[in-house]
Amino acid sequence: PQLILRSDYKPFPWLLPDVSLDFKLSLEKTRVSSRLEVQRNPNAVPSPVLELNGDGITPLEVLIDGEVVNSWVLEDDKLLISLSGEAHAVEVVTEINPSTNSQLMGLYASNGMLCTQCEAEGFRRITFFPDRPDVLSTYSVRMSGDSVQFPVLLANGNCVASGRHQDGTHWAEWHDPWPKPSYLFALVAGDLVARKDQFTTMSGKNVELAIWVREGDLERTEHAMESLKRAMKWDEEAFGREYDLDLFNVVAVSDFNMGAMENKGLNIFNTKYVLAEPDTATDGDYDAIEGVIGHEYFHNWSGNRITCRDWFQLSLKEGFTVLRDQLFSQDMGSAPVKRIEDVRVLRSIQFPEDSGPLAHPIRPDSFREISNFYTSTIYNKGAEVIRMMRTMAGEERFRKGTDLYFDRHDGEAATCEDFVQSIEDGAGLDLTQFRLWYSQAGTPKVTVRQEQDGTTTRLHLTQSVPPTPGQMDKKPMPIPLALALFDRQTEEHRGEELIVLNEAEQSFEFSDYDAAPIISLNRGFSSPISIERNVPREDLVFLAARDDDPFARYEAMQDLVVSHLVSALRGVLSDADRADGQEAILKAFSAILEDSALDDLMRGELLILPSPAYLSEQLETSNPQAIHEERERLKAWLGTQCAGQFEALHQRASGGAYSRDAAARGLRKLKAQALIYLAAGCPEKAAKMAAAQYHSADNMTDRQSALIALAGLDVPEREEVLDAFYKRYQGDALAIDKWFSIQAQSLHPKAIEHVKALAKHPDFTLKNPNRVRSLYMAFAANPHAFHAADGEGYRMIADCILALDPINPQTAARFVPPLGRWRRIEPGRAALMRAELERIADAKQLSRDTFEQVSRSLG
Ligand code: HT7
Ligand code: ZN
Repeated sequence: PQLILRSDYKPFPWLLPDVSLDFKLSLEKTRVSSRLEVQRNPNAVPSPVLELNGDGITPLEVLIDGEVVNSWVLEDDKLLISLSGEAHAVEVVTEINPSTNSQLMGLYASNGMLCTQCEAEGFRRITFFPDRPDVLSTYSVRMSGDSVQFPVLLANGNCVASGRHQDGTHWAEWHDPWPKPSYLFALVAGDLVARKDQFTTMSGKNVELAIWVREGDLERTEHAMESLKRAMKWDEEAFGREYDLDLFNVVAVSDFNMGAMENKGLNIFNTKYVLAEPDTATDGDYDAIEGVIGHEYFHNWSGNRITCRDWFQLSLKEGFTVLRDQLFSQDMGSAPVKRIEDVRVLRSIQFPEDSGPLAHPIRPDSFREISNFYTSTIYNKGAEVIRMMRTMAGEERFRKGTDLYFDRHDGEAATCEDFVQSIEDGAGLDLTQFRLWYSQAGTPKVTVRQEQDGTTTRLHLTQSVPPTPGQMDKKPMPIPLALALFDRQTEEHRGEELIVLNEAEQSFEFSDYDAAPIISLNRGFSSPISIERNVPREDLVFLAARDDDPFARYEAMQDLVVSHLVSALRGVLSDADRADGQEAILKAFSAILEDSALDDLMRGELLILPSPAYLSEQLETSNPQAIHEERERLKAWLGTQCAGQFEALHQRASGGAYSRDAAARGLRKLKAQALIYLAAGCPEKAAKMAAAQYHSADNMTDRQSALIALAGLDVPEREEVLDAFYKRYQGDALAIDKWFSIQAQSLHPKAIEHVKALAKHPDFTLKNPNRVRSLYMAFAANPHAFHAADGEGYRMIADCILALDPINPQTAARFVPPLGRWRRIEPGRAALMRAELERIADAKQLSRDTFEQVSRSLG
């Protein structure tokens, strides 16, 4: 497959101001007639040929200005039409079979309905088109189909006409007045019902809101609707953005490759991010729904009104929109807890990506298959990079920058550079050197040495950005660091400061400290970096108990545990050191358990141990089994030492009536943490408590946390509760996904055998991405089972990739990165992982998606 380069960008030689599409809908054979009004683009190198992308389709008929013509050729899926004049009407007819579209890109059938997914390059599977984000057109869509099978017909924009034919079919015409690229096109036809509501915008316009689902799911849409209204209001207040159509439709589908899609006026969602009621959705699910509803809605400005010039600029819309959804969720709930959760995702997914064979800058320079670049780097690191600009500018000036960006580029297909320039101009920042964050991959490492010279404290900082594929030498980047210095006597600090490290080595001085202060650094995680410094254990214990920045408090707790576990894993921990380390952690834990000023959501957060993925990042190469065992050993030790406290905590947290307020959610989180530690330390007791919690629960959060604890134990309650869960939720796809993933991710010694059996379960199918992920993604994230020493876990994931690739290559390719980590794993396992990658590479007819990921992973 061809390597596409960012530097090769050229504007399309033709403009397509207006597009009309006509769909004769049917599950097996949908006929698509398109009419493209084309004009020469005065800002492009002229071409006598109109080059239209296609994928797996053939033209049945081509017309130019109403005449059937033969002046076209089909070359490698591209339709090349010779055009002589300045402007023409080009018509093309195609036919597609949505029911055999298992890739779920383009127009496909899901559960008897028809829906589309066009980002990034799915539109070309529907009709021939310049399927690139910088060709903006207004779309008029007509569709007709069976009125019983497809009573609801939706597309982007507003419905302008509809009617019935005598043969039992009906039709609708939709018009979207906003010019958009083809990837934002959407169509849905099916038997759906809607929760309807209204929103009045800040300028007093009324917007009709509808969330469309299968009958029977309607009751589960209340939270999504409330989240949508909150998101609309928040975007007006926080970013001055108002909605711009009379209608906003959301449709939930059960077969979907990702979370959701921001099609103009017609968002399409994975049911997982729409449907919720306490009986079926956890607190985490509720939060995720609010976040994803917000994310897709915010794209209306950051993505739709201003879109991307080319796919190398993906982070322009995704990084910015993730930041916007993070800030929204921070404002809707607990800001510190949300920040910690976001950093945890970054560290356990993006940091490993950035240090592995698939590392790429947030604005990549090349790709073979764009679907492979919907990564944590583009999304999460992209958000962190923009967050740093916000930190350096301050909220008010940052808002001036984003206002300028929205004003300057409204209606355009823009670049990351356009965004940075707008922030620079609007916020009054010099971002010359900062632009390196867009071009350099890798997580910067900052080392810190603290020196006390009389009453002067000096911080000597160094930074280095590690080499990544294709980028051996890196330049220093600006790294904003929020910090506070705690006076040892008063135990207070004199206010938070922001320093910017922008050289390879730099020192910062702070005066009037009689003794070396305790330094709280990178507060709020002001930069997405890793820090290496030697902080005495007592200082970390102090910060974990006393830091006024909740993130820094969490960080001190993590550092305390990470440094202990890493020393143990490096084999440099004497028995005495181990005992001291454990005691320090225990002291910090007890302080957290007993701090009455802490809210329970934050307490629950502080009790979460660093993830195995983050721990393995601290080591050059690691033995995942050893990491797992050391981490479990510490968990068990804490579980035994604090057994009484955890039992009391569980007791305090049990019994209240279900509510979604922060206090009740905090209690549920504590119950989950208490069971996790007790299951490690006192398994029999934990099993009884978990089974009792399961049977008395009135909500999914409690049922799930009980099941997670039990699934890892070899106790009689395990089978009993797993069966009870299955029977209770049989037929409820989202709940049964949980049942699969809890078992696949369990700490049970026989997890591999369980996964093998689950793959043969009648409810398992490779055709549904949620189900595949619930079994195999969960398994790939299971450190002890996936990394079984004999390579069986690797073999299972490789088999899954090979079986899935012909069905859904995009989803198959997403299973490659766990195997691609081989260079960071001890040699025995690394060889087994590599061998599985080679086995995949040797397969015939590998998709472009999987081929690219496997070859980069081996390269
Ligand atoms: N912008 C959307 C991306 C997306 C996608 C990409 C590739 C294949 C399938 C997909 N479904 C959705 C989602 C978002 O970031 O909002
Ligand atoms: Zn997005």
